[in-house]
Amino acid sequence: MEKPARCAIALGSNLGDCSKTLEAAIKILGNTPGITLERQSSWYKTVPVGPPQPAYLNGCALLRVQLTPQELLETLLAIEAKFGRVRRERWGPRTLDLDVLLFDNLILDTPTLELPHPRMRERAFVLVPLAEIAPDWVEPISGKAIVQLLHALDCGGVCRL
Ligand code: PH2
Ligand code: MG
Ligand code: MG
Repeated sequence: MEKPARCAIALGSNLGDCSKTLEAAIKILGNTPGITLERQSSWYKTVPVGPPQPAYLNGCALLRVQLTPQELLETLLAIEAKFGRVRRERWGPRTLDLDVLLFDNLILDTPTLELPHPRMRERAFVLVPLAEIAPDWVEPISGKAIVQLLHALDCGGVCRL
């Protein structure tokens, strides 16, 4: 078997019992064949970015995966669907959002998956939790470490629970 890939994901929720949903999603991820949960961040209450909607709970996790990026994406979408995720407006409210942020140092641009996540560099709700668990990971597009990227952002809307 090939060496597992190191992967960072973002978790978010702003509908229903958010902390229960996120904890349950973490548990499912850890029990999924081909995925080992290595680290998880604290949860953060965050000001919504996009259309007016409830505050989010956000966090990040580091995984080792014996899956291709596409297989990982499909696994995350299936977990979102389990929690009743319905896709309506872009950036609208959701019971559960699981996004692949980084997959080793892979740069990928396909119709279904872009790596690194194209908006992670400007989102404090992603970089604050990610910096807690992977501060030195170099984002391959910018060539900057997560902590460096974070220093350029206003983190006022991100509050650790
Ligand atoms: N996700 C979005 C849109 N806006 N805002 C916050 N605070 N947290 C999110 O996870 C989030 C968002 C689309 O993925
Ligand atoms: Mg998202
Ligand atoms: Mg998503």
